[in-house]
Amino acid sequence: MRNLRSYLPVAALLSASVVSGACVGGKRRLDAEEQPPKKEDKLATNDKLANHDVPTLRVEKLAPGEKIVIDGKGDDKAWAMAASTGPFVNVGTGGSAESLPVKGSANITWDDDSMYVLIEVKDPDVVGYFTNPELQPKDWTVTGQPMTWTRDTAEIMIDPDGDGDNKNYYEIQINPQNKIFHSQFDTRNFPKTEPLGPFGHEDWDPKLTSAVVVHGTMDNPSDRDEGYTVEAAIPWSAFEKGAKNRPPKPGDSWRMNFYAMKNNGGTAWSPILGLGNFHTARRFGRVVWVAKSTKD
Ligand SMILES: [Ca+2]
Ligand SMILES: [Ca+2]
Ligand SMILES: [Ca+2]
Repeated sequence: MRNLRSYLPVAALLSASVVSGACVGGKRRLDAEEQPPKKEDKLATNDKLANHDVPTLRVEKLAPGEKIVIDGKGDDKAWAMAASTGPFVNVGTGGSAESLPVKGSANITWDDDSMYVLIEVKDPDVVGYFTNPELQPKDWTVTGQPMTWTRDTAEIMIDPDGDGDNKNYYEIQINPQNKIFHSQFDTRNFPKTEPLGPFGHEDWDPKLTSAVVVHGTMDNPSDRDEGYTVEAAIPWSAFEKGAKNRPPKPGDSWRMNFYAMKNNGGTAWSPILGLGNFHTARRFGRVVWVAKSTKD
């Protein structure tokens, strides 16, 4: 548990701002030799840094008639063919997550009804924790959702119009108990009321279907767990704000990120690199929805 401090968002911000700050500083020095940069130029430079080198995933549509059973098991034939993020990385540095307490990877595919997400979380001590708001008044929001990010959870962030500007984006967390936190934000982390929420528009309900299988023993730290598998179908109808096409048209690009979290820290598909917290949409990866390949 104490090791988590090394990759909590604040620590990530500090360590990674060194990386990005060096680049920005270098650019500034170059500018200064030519002419003093205008404020807008600095912003443009930061934007360029923020949006460059985010990962891109081409996500193939399911074959006609192909189905995914939402049972928390990734043994559906379709998953073997689905696009994969590969191993999640250190949120702050973009480097390997090998030494961190939670790791993960995600597969994704889609059809005309939904996007499908499979997140495999590796976690040697799987924590469920949430019982009910009466017993845990500080751990549930005012609208009755569990604050899953404070314990173990998988997280999906979605900015459907693809520009990564944090306008009208969505957050979904599914924990090892298959308890869900879902919300929609107008701009980054807004609206938000501390300390018990609501965090964003918690009344947004994606009407998703999900299942989770725990590989190990939940809420029992005396042994060593493998982790848990989250499988979800999120209908396109959920994304009323922001999406240009529902379902997307082949070639449409959305911005998304996937996280494996523990105690409000974690690992990610696309690293944030100190440019804010897990909500920073300009650091989300690009998901391009494409038609089923005919190359099989
Ligand atoms: Ca399944
Ligand atoms: Ca947007
Ligand atoms: Ca255990």
